[in-house]
Amino acid sequence: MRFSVISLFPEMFDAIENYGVVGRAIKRKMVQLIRINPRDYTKDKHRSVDDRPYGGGPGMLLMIEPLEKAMQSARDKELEPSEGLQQISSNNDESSSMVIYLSPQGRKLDQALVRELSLKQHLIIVAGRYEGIDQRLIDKQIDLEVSMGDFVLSGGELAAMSMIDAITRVKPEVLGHQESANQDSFEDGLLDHPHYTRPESYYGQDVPPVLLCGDHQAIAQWRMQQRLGQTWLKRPDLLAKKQLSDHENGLLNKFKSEYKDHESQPDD
Ligand code: 4GT
Repeated sequence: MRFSVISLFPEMFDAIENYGVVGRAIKRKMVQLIRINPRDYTKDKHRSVDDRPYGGGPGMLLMIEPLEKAMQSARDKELEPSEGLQQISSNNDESSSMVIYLSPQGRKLDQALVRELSLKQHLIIVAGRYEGIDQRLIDKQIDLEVSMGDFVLSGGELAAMSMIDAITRVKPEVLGHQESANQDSFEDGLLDHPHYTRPESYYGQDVPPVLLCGDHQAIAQWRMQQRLGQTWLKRPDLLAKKQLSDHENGLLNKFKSEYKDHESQPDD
């Protein structure tokens, strides 16, 4: 799979290229990261990449022409298959290329969309700066506008890196069996359960005894109950979307009743 990022600050992507899971996937040629700087497609002597907004107001926009040329160059690279890069065998529409613009106006990224995008052969990702890009460029050139959430960044690069990280780590060949992504929270619409490591007692707070008992089935059941309970407490919106089995309903109801018992008699 290939990511082509279009950014005025391509060096920022060193942050994912050289570290951790994504860095390793690039080194092993499971994914490829290509950086394209619109400034390289300017023709005036100042190499301008910004332009003033019609209608006035504060701030600038990315200039159309260098951005469009950068996007065209990303598309052209489609034609030259890269040496050694792992390809998805089915080269149908589902797995071909897609142009994404990152902005707060986009569709909110979630794990389901991450999974969908991970099937593409080539993602061209536009990271904006200033006040963003011309609406006609979005309408004509962008397949999908994506948002990381209801907050504003000064540039699209950090959003792009977050998205690339999330997509790369769900690819089956990338994460080892040990760290498999299928077990992650959100894959089934629930939050994660709490985790514990040494010491057994931390400032008087003990590790839940079930985790020390060695009964793997009891542990799995406790963890599922925690996932249901924590989702009920913190993200009722997620729970409302999820169909629970009788067993899961039982676990959640027990969590709720224990939670209420605990509520009505707070410790000292
Ligand atoms: C927020 C997000 C994003 C920005 C988000 C255009 C110029 C957009 C700056 C950019 N802010 N991008 N992708 N919530 N700012 O995803």
